[in-house]
Amino acid sequence: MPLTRRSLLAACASLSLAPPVSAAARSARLGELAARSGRYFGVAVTHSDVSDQARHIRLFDGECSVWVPAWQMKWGALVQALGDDPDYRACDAIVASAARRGKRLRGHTLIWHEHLPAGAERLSTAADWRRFVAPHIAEVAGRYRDAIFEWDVVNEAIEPYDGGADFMRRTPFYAMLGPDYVAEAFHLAAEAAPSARLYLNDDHLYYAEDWQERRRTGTLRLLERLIKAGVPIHGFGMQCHLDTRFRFDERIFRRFLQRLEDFGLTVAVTELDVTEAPSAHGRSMSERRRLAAAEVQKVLSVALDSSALAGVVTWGLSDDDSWLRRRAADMTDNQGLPYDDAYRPAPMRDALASLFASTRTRHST
Ligand code: 9MR
Repeated sequence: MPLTRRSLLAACASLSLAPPVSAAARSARLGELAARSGRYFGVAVTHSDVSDQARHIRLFDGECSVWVPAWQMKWGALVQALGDDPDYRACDAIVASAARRGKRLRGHTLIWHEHLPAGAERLSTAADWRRFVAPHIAEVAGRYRDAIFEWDVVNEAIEPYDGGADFMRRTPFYAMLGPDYVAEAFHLAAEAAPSARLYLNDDHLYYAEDWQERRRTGTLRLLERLIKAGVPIHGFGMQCHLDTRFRFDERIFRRFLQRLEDFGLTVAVTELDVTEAPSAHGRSMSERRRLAAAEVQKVLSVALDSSALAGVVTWGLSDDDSWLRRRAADMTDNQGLPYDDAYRPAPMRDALASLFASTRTRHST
């Protein structure tokens, strides 16, 4: 059998090897490599990551074309308790740093059931929506209308195990308006930020497990309803918190991506990282890092085949700062990001470089 790019990549993935990376790709910046196929490479940042004095500002600046505030734009980060005035200082600092360095910003996120202002978990009526939620969306999207090119308008709306026939997560937002809260949020965002591209964002949609199949079904149903109703939605964000414990079936993931493409949506990988520590089983650190890179390779090589894919964002740069480390007692040395604890490139960075350098499909908007 002749050695094609696809057969080489498939062989690497099946042997859990990171793919080969050329010296040219290794020395180029990820943002520049991604741009070759019309995509962006971004990273989640905090205001302290991107201040002029930040220790690793050159890396955050050099590698990325896009930044995403990891938590500063969430409702509960802006407003401590319902009724308080919002505090925009941290967000404004990120926006100003991005402008100085020519970074584009993804906004994350206008509506999420976590990280809420104290008291918001009790909101439950349409009047509550009009009094608290609608002004929040209009104000934040409006304030940053010229700074944010893409918004995750609604985050994590799907939860089949909440028991609803619509597979939607039961949240205060759902209590206030029922399933229509999603459409309402998009209309409000479109009005306040007319040139931003508006995304629905969610996770656990890539693996073959049944529970993920139910999430794919719920997601596609919701998207279909929104699109049929003429809601201004442009994209779907796949978080891609990958996990080496789950089974990947390329055909299932390809079919899902095709459905998104058929809806006419842009797709982005919005929160990439890998959970590997719980299945590390005494392996060496370098082998663990290679396995994490191979997981990224496996899933992203399929995603990058889709011309709908606009970009890839990793949820942090270095393992040292990863939320995964704080997730569970067996996660404290997880190896799931492109840079290791000392901000040295890990095999996952090579995997991303090689994927961006070798992709054959272009994204065009
Ligand atoms: O990584 C984020 C962490 O720093 C915040 O404390 C937390 C709460 O705001 O949110 C984390 O990011 C989440 C993202 O917003 C949505 N998908 C899951 C991410 C990890 O929890």
